[in-house]
Amino acid sequence: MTTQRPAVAIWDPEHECMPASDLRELQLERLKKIVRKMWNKVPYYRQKMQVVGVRPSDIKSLEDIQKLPFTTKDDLRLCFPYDAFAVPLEQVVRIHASSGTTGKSTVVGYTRKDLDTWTNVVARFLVSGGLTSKDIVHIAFSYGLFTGGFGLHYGVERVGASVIPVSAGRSERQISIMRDFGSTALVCTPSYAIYLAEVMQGMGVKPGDLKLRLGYFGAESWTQRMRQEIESKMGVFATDNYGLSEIIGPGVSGECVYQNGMHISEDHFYPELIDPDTCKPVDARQGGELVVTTLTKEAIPLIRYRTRDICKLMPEPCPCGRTTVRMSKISGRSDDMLIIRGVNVFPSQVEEVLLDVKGTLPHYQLVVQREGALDKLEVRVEVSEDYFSDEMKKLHGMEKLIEHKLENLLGLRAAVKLVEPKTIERSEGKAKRVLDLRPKD
Ligand code: DLL
Repeated sequence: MTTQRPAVAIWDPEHECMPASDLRELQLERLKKIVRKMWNKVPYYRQKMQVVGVRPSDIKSLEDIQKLPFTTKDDLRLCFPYDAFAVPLEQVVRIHASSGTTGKSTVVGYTRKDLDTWTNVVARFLVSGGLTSKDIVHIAFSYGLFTGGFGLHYGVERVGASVIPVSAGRSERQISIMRDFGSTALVCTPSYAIYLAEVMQGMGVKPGDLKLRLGYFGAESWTQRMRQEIESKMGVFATDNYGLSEIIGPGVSGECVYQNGMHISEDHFYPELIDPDTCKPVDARQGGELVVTTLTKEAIPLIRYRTRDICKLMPEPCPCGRTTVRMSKISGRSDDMLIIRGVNVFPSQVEEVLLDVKGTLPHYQLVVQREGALDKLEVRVEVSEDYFSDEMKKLHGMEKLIEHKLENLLGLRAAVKLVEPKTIERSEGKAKRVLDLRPKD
C-alpha cells in the first residue's frame, strides 16, 4: 500500500520559520535569563558553576554557553526527587519520571506554563507530520509516569483533532478500536506499530479496512526499513519524533512531511553536539552526542543536558519552509542504555538484581534480538560451580526468581538463561555487557 505525502502545514510560523538572526537573538536573551534563574534558584547547579568559576554575567553570547558545566542523569539522580526544581512545589502541577526505572529514576516536574509549552511543541510536530483538526488519533503509548501518553494527548487536543486515549497493550482490541472508531492517525513506538501490523494480519484485517493515514512514532530508534514496513503494512505516512523526559518529553523535535530529519523547537531547546569522550564541540554534520539546554522551562530548567543520544545536525534549509535546525535519526548512545520496547534499561539495573541472588557470579550479559516485530531481552547469567552442579529443578527456580525480580525492577519481561561458569566472554577492557543483535538498517 502506498502512502501519500500530506500537504505542508505549520502550527506556529512565527517561531518555526523565524529568520536565523532573530532566533539567535531570542535564544541568547532566554539563555541569559535561564542561567540567572539557575544561579538564584538551584543551589546544586550554582555550585557546579562556582566550581568552574563562571557567573551569569559571563554569558554574553551564545558561544559563551560552552563556559557552563554540563548536567547529567547522575546529577539529576543526586537531586532526587526535587532538588533540581527551580520553583516551589506548589507551582508544580504535574510530575513524570523517566521510563522503565524504579527507585532513583529521574523525576521531572511541570508548572502550568511548562505544560502549555509542552502542548505547543507537540502540536508543532503533529501538524508538521500532517495532522489536522479532522483527524482521529489513536494513542497507544502508555499513560503514566512515561511522558509519551500524556504528552501526545494534550498536543492532539490542542490541534483540535479527536484523541482516543487507548494506552498500551491488548493488541487485538487496539485493532478493533482503530477499525470501529475510524482512527486516522496512530501514535506509539515504531516496534509496537510493527507488532500491531502483524496482529492485524493475524486477524485478517487489511490496511484498506482501516482509515489510518498518519503514524507518529518515537521514544526509540528505528530504521528507514522499519519506516517502509510500517507504511506499507499499515497504510500510514510515518514520521519520527524525539524527546526525553528530562528535557520535556516528546516534542523536542519531529519530522515534517519531507521525512528527512527532525526539526528542533529551537526557541525552547538549544542544541549542541559534543564528542562524548572529550566533551569538546564537534562539527554538526559529522555527528556527536546531543546536548540540550532548555530555554524556557520553569520547573526544571536544564543547562547543557547530556542526552547521550548520538546524531547529526542538519542546518541547511528544508523545503517545508521551517528555519529550525533538523537532527538526524539517533544512530546510537554514548552510554550503555538500551531501549527495549520503549523501556529504558541499564545493565547496572540487571547487576543490582543479581547482587541479591546467591550463586550468581558477577558475569552476565544482556542479549537483545528482534523476533518478528518484537525486541526480546535475554539475560545470560553465569552461576558458580557449586550451584551449577545442582539439580535442574533448583536452577530452573533460580531462573524464575531472577526473571521475576527483573520484571519488577524494569517493568519488562526478560528471559533468564543460566550458563556454566566461565562461558561468558571475558574482556580486557570494559566488560561487554550488551550484545545488541537487532538489525541496524
Ligand atoms: O521516550 C519521550 C518520548 C515519548 C519521545 C514519546 C517520543 C515519543 P524517555 O523515556 O525519557 O522519554 O526516553 C528518552 O529515548 O534519550 C532516546 O535515547 C530515546 N528516544 C526518544 N525518542 C527517540 C527517537 C521518551 N525518535 C530516550 N529515536 C532518549 C530514537 C529516541 N531514540
